[in-house]
Amino acid sequence: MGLRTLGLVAALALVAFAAGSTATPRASAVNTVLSMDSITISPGGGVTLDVNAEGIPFPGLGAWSIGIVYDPAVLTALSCVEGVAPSACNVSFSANRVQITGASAEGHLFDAVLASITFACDVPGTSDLLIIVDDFADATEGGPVPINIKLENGRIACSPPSLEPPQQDLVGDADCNGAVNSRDALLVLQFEAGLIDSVPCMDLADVNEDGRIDSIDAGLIKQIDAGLLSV
Ligand SMILES: [Ca+2]
Ligand SMILES: [Ca+2]
Repeated sequence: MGLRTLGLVAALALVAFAAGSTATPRASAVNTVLSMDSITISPGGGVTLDVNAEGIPFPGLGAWSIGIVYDPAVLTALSCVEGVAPSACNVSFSANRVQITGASAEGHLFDAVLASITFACDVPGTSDLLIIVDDFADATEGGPVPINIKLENGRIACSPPSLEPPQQDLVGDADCNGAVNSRDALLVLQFEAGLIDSVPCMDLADVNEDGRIDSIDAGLIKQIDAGLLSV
């Protein structure tokens, strides 16, 4: 899309917005989305997720009452910070529900973070974060009109970090990078010369296992690297 086209789209959007602002308030079909993210964390860990409202049409969000329902067998709702003021957020609303309530005379337009909720993962498992909308109305004076919304629920998966296969110890791999090559030999020589105090994998550097890390090991490492020696 060219710059000129972009400008035209922007101008049309402005016209549409201006027209909307003078029209009789009514329930809007604008794509307003209420969402939470999905994330995977380790059991015992915690995460803070926002409750986001996006694409709020004119005259803006005026009254909202929203619950976030989770599985208390998996998660604990630790705390909640209110987003757009003035609002309230209660993590103890019930055993499995955080409640967010707010009201704004001037209305919140476009995008708003309604609350930021911190959950702790108690045990391995998965909990949906279901958004329950009791009320989500615009700021029409004297008669708030429900705003049409699309819900995108979140989810927290409490999974242990995937266990990486234990790395096989490579004799001669002085820097522990998973390969035996001339760099390992160099480290061994630098260690022997006293230029460095240690190498990352001291035990692997002692190729001939004589209790010393020296030029003999460096020579063996070079032979391993060259394919002359296998250990
Ligand atoms: Ca190495
Ligand atoms: Ca040695």
